[in-house]
Amino acid sequence: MQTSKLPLPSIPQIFWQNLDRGIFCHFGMNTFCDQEWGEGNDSPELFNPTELDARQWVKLAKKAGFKYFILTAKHHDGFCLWPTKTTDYSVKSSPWKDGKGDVVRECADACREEGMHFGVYLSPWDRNAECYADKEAYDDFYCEQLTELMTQYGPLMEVWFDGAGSEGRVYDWERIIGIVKKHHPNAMIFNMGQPTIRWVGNEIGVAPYPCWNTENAAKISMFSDDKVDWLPGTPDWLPAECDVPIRKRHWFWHPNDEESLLSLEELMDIYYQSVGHGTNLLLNVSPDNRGLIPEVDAKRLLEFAEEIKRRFSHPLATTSGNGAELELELEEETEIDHIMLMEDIAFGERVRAFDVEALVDGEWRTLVTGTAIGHRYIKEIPSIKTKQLKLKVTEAAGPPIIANLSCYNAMKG
Ligand code: FUL
Repeated sequence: MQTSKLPLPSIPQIFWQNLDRGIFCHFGMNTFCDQEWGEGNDSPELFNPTELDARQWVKLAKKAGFKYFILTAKHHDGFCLWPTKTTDYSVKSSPWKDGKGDVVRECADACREEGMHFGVYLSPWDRNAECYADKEAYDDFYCEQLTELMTQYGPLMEVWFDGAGSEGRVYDWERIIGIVKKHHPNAMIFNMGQPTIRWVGNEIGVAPYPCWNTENAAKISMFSDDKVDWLPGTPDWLPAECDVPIRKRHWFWHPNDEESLLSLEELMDIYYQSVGHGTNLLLNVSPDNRGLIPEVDAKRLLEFAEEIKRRFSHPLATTSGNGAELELELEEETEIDHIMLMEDIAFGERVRAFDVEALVDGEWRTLVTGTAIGHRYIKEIPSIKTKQLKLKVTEAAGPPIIANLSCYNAMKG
């Protein structure tokens, strides 16, 4: 392929990809009903968090090194976490703060104060809205909800459109995307209409390897066998996001559910297979019925952050450069057990095949053979002692531009 024909990311896409990790926050009526998919008929009286503190959520996310935060403003049950004008099925009809509260506002404000990028999830599927059966009426209703969210809560980094429950349903995506673009031209649009980022195809936080950044590499939705039907104008560069809950298969909080909390080891596995495969990780942490992220989840999240830092904040050596070969010198013969690579994706995903070799006992030995590098590639290798490494790009769609070649002794102590 000629370099001139390579798909390239937009500047907002590069910015988003550099964030690497976001927190997903599922909170709503389900939190109070011990369920994942409410049918839209649970009484607003049930929504009554006694200690809701969005600052606790966002501060925790920040402390754990996550760079963006996405809140479920409305899940499939249709209950709105902001006092929308479109329906009474919202916080306005709940006892929380005598119906005067606004969870979206509290979360948006906390994000702004903490320097965290904010995003919203607005489920297209709505099991409460009476007008849902009437396509045109619901499109109007949904667009009005979206406009409220787009205009009242400051800058947004991402808008999450969830396909679940909407199989076979056609929404007015032209209009919906138009609203997002009008108010937040730089926001990432998740997986529907005219997306700028795509779903990775599962909810276990695993990207395949290679996970190319281009649209033609996008996987079909796991809820249907059909090919995803995006609007013309969907960019050719379409990086993936891996969404996964910190409690196995549970997006919302449930009582007595601590056993489903992922272990640190499982989280690290997810990290290698999401961020380490060049995608963004969107890890869900859910506040409980007090409106606080439970201590056990908070503790696990911080352990996860610490472990990432412990393994990857001190490269033994690091370099960057252009061309098919790049050498990396260590100060002295040292044990290494991880390689990290990054392409400068502003110039596209040029590398199509590569080896990393190390000088071991006077001979060059291949440590890793790979295909994609893309935004980021992290690989654990059997520990070896070396003083010199070499990246050899064996196939490329243009002169390689390597932003980072680093090695680590991440498993030590
Ligand atoms: C799915 C939904 O059905 C789940 O409840 C959750 O919101 C997840 C992120 O997406 O499609």
